[in-house]
Parts: sequence; structure tokens; C-alpha cells
Amino acid sequence: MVRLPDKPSPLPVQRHFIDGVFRETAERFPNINPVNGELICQVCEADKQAVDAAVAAARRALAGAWGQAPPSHRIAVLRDIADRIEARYDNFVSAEIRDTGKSLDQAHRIDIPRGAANFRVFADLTSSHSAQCFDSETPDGGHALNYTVNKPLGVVAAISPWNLPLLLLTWKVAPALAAGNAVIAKPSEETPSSATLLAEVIAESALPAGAFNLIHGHGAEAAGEFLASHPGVDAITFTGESATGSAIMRAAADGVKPISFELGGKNAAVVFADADFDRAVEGAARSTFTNCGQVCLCSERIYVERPIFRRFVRALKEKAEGIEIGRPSDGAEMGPLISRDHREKVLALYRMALEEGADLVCGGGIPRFGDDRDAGAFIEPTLWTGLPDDARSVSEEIFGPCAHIRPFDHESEVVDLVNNSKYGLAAALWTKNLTRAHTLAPQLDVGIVWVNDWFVRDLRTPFGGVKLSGIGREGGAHSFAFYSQPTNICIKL
Ligand code: NAD
Ligand code: 6OD
Repeated sequence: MVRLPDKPSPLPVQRHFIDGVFRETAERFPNINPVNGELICQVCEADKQAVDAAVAAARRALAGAWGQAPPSHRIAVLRDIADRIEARYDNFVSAEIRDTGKSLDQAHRIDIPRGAANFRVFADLTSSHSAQCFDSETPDGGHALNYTVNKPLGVVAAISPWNLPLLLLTWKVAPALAAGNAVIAKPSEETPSSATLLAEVIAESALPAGAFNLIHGHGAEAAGEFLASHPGVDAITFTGESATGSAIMRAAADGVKPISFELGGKNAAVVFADADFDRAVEGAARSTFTNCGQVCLCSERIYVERPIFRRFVRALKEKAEGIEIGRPSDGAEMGPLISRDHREKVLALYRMALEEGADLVCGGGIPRFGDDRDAGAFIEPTLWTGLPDDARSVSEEIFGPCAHIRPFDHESEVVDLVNNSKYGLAAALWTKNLTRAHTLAPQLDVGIVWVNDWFVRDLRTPFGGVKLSGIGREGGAHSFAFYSQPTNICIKL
């Protein structure tokens, strides 16, 4: 087992990366370790001048070397960045774990490999990215050749959340660069460290100065808002809460800027009586508790066909109670929530579930350790049954390790239950009946359906949500469609 120090040697102040240079600003905010509440380091808060400088640097890069770079050069640079992330793999794992408290296993298996894969996959896709061409008949009986030229959007602001920090930031930065844009990245104020490491890696690469800029800071009335409303930003790609998406949409409205939004969810898992029972229980445990329930794709509503309902609830309870909660450095399966503030929000919804009439199956509180972890943001994995379908705790995204389990009797009933949500990100179906799976999956009002699995990713597939879960799709050609704009050229022959 790899053991990581909980108390790293003090990191320097984390700085912005603007125009190829690390820069400080006077105002600072603390970066806190959610395992024990200790200060990790101070982080510079970007003011308006820093955002202006980043936008100006990005525009210069587009007017200069980066704007002239042919696809072969962009591909080489992206592959080099992927290699450099892998060369500093352990640094990235440590940084991600310190900021989030997430499990070592998850950082190793998911977060950091995906950080590198995002660059490599979009480098590969750049080489096969093609344009359209039509031989068109003209009114005079002749022909015209129509073809498209894909151009970058310009300066792209990439604003990302704290739950999968490197994965979600690079999911935006890599395709935006692949399509030839200049990027200004703003990671969550909760998780600045892996973004700072990414800037270090990029500083050593052949990416021209200004093509990638990093600004740290808060969101509303701060760096995030300054960036989203900046007239020099041409497009915004954002992952985070639906309410923040609305605020950013308003900020983007004046400039009529393209936006791509990956937002919140209240995802359902549906377990039919014919499912492989053990796999379904294991899968539902994973989709509920991974990353302490802090994945936008996590299942917070589980619908189980009545004949297996009681057995399923007992089995999932056993899984939940068997989860080892603790320090990532000790190899614990589940770490803390991201912060004490977020724990307050999750606990308020735990309380609300009880007020709304839930039967508590397990959890519901805060684990006690008798050591420094009691100053962290740990919480118990929690399951409920018995809530009415219109309960707020069944409708609102909680973003914690919890789910409500409800029985159902008919296929049409469960389709209505799944679709009875203001969100529409993902769903998981568990059944051995593939005809049923093929029939039901398209009826669900969501962007992604997994059958007999969860969070299996092919980066070429469309990723995104409907309703309050987002606007647009990213992934493969869908990312290129967002991060570039086609110009049609019509030649009369
Ligand atoms: P958040 O919306 O609070 O913050 C996300 C980012 O937006 C941060 O960088 C923040 O500083 C910035 N921000 C906040 N207010 C802003 C404003 N007014 N203008 C500009 N920027 C602003 O989200 P979070 O709490 O960091 O992340 C959790 C949320 O993200 C959950 O709702 C989760 O479902 C969602 N999420 C969705 C996906 C997806 O793919 N659909 C993926 C991960 C997380
Ligand atoms: O896997 C991805 O590409 C992706 N965007 C995952 C989002 C997870 C949400 O927390």
C-alpha cells in the first residue's frame, strides 16, 4: 500500500499562471484538508486585474504562435502534456488527496489516469477530426463545392468544481486546446492544487505562453464571475451546480456567448427482480457511495422491483455499514466530504429526510474517531426508505453518500418515477432482460443510461444532461463541435 504523509512539507503559496509565468496577487485564501481541518497552504485570489491579464495573454497567444500552430503541433503538445502528468503521477495523487480527502484507490484508478487520458484522447481525435464537404447543384445547372473549415472559438473560460478536480478540469482544457483555443481555467477554490500542478507541467511543455492560463479564486462576485462576464472571453464551459449555471448563463447573456454546462443531478438506479442480485447490490453501492457520494452521476434514488425489495435493502445496508471510513493515507475506502460547510448542507438534508417521514435504514450522522479526524468533514453513508415521491430529500440533489430506496411494481411506473425529476443527468438499469433494457433506456429523460454497470466511460461518447442537468454534450466529436466553429466556404465551379 502506498502511504502518503497527512502533513506534507509546507507548500508555497499557490499562484496563478498567466502568460507562461506564475504570478501572485495580494489577497489570499486558505486551502483546508477535509481529513482533519488543517491548513494545507494559502492560495492567491485573482482580482479583476489578474483576470484582465489572463484574457490579454490568451488573446496574444491566439494572435501569435498558438493561433498559427498546425494540428500536428497541437497533437504533439497535448501528448507531451499527458506524458508529463504521468511522470508526476504521485505528485498529482498526493495533491488531489490532500485537497479532497478522497480515497487513494480512487485517485489512482480514476482521477489522475483520466487527467492524462483526457489529453491523450483529444490529441488522438484531433488527427481524425474531419470537416464536411458537399457537391451542390446550382440553379444555373452547374455545381458548387461547399466545405467547412473548423476554427477555434477564441478565448475559452473553463470553470470547474471540486469533486473530481483534475479529471473535470482537463475534460475541458484538453479538447479546448485540441481545437486551437486559448484557455483560462478556474478550478474550484476548494481544490486548487492539481490545477497548479497542471500549470507546472504545462509550463515545462512546448505550449506557447498564454495558450493556457490558470486563475485561482472564488466564484460569485469574485474570480469566477469576473471571468464569466469578461467581454474578452468568447465561450464558457462550466461544470458545477445548476444554480451556478443559471448565474453564469446570465453573465454570458450580454455577450451572447456559447456555453456548455454539465450541472447537477438526482440520478436513479433501477433494479429489476431478474437482475444479477449480487452485481446489482455491488453496483448500487458503488453508484451511491463512490467519492463519498460526490460524483454528479451518483444514484441518490434507488427503485427496486417489489419481490426483491426487502432483500435488496438488507444487502445494501450491509454494504453501507461495511464501508471503511477514514484517512486516504491509511487506504480507507471512503474519506470525508469536501468541507465542513458542505457537511452542514448534507446534514440539513439528512435531517429533512427524517422530518419528511423517512425510515432510517442506516447511517444518518457523523462518525467519531477520537483523533484529529474529528476536526474533518466525515459523514456516515446513509440509506432511507418510506419517503413520499414529492419529498424534498427525494427531489433535491444532496451530493453526499446517501440514497432513498423505494419499491416499484411495473415498468411504466418506474419510468415515470425516474422521469419525475427536474434533473436529467444519468440512470443505471439492472436487469438480465436486454429487451427490457433496450426498450426502457431511451424512455428515460437523461443524457446517459448505464445497463448493468455504472460510470463506465468511453471518452468518444456524448456526455451531458437534460433539464437542470445541463446544456450541450462534451466528449469526442461533441467536444470538437462545441470548442470550434465551422465556417462554410462555397465555391462556384
Ligand atoms: P459550484 O457551482 O459551487 O462551483 C463550481 C465552480 O463554479 C467553482 O469553480 C466556483 O468557484 C465557480 N463559481 C461559483 N459561482 C460562480 C459564479 N457566480 N460565476 C462564475 N463561477 C462561479 O459547484 P461545486 O459545489 O464546486 O460542485 C458540485 C456541483 O457540481 C454539484 O451540483 C454536482 O452535481 C455538479 N457537478 C456536475 C457534473 C456534471 O458533469 N454534470 C460534474 C461534477 C459536478
Ligand atoms: O467522466 C467524465 O467525463 C465526466 N465528465 C464525469 C463527471 C462526473 C461528475 O462528477
